[in-house]
Amino acid sequence: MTTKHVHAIVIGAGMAGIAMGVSLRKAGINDFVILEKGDDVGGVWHWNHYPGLTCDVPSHLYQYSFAPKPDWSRLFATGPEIQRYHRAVAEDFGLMPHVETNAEVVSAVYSDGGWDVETATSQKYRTDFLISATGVLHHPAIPDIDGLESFDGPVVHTARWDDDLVTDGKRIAVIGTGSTGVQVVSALQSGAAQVTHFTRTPQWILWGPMDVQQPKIVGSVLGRVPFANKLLYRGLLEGSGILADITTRKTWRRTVAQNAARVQLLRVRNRQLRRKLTPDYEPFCKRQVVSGAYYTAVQQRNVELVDTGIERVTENSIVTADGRDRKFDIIVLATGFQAHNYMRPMNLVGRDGLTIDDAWAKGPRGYRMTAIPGFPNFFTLLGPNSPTGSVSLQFTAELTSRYIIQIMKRFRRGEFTAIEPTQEAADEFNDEVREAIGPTIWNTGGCNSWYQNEDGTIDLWPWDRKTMAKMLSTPDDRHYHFTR
Ligand code: N01
Repeated sequence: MTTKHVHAIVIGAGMAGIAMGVSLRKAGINDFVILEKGDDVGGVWHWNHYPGLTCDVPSHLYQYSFAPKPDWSRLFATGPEIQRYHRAVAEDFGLMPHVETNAEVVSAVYSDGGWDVETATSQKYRTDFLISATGVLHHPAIPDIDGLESFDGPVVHTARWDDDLVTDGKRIAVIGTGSTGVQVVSALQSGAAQVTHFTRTPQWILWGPMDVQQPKIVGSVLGRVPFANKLLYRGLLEGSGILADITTRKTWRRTVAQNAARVQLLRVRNRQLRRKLTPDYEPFCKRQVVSGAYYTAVQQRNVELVDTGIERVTENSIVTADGRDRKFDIIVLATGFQAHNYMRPMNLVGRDGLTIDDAWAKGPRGYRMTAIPGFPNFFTLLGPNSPTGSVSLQFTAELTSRYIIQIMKRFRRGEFTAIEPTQEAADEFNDEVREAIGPTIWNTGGCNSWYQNEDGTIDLWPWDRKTMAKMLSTPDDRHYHFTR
């Protein structure tokens, strides 16, 4: 196969990859491809289609600033509607001719001012810039439970849901109590014969009006008055600052929000069940779960909450540590993701043979979420320390993509042939992160969560949106090595 030469490659056509593609097009850079492992754009919204999938961020905020959608059907949109939105944006902004689907990047090696990239189908590329938008919640975490592979019925991870799976009338085990487990239990309960929710660590659950429809009139007014639509988005963006405030600072606002989560538990009438559902850490320490339906679902007759550890799985049952054997037809793994893999297991090799595994031997680290020492002309969108727990991810992806575009424009003007952040700048950034993470609820709240790296450090953005905007407004030349 011949090698294709392009100016830029974006890896991943999810939310961040689409934002990058739109920024490239807006900058008049059309010599790029977006290589996508799946068979459609949309990222998590393409891969996830389990029953009950709803976004717990308000629809009018969970969208790109450059593509406001006035007519969301609900205040909190469902997964399929969000996926249709992403596809429509990719089409409307002319990205589809740039997207190559079923094109998993398996190798990217830097040499002589550019990257040699190869896909699983052996297609080779040579590019000046490599931009990784591979996402955080990408690789399903399959739990290591004795005998799981011996189960005769379907075992399905929520991020690889089988749409042909019949759940009505079945005895279903759901393992995992994060945002996904809570949504899937709430959705399956009404049709299933029995849902047994295995919970290792209970979660705090904030009530949210997840099912409320957006009146059609609202959509048509916002559609006809773009200014109002813009104002609503700006208002929600500003308002969402409360989340960064609650999570990063110990104030009365945090106390109020935490108590709101605690009060919700009173909706559970049975004391023993309430005790099982009560976490032993502070609200907002893990990624906060929002649901309007779970506490109702879990109190129904056909739902059992099991907080005794799973010992093993047999061909038709799950056996818990107390020796109880419960029979099931289906096992649902709502066990989350390997959140710190980022672009791995790709063979990513930077300058002087430095592999990403060596660079990240002590955990994923970078410079301001977007660049890594030793990896020239390589950038990440939603890379290490991205604000998955506090700031709009669309805002972050758009901001980062504009930052990268500034650098690419300078390259195109001939100011340099290669750019990479200095080790000192990256170290300084990581020291600042470590210090700022100290008082956050993710660090002080007494929980384990997917925010933590293996060494216990927290892979999040510890500041607010304005600090982020400042840090990514313009590249600071003192923080970069340039090859001229
Ligand atoms: O995954 P999780 P998720 N035996 O990692 C349990 C986003 N999201 O898919 O806490 C038994 O939160 C594990 O237990 P523990 C959102 O950012 C967004 O639910 O480790 N249990 C935990 O309960 C979210 O945070 C939306 O003790 C095992 C669960 O599995 C992120 O996705 C909707 C186990 C994993 O929870 C991930 O959520 C859905 C084992 N061996 C998701 N291994 C929106 O609405 C793991 N667990 C935007």
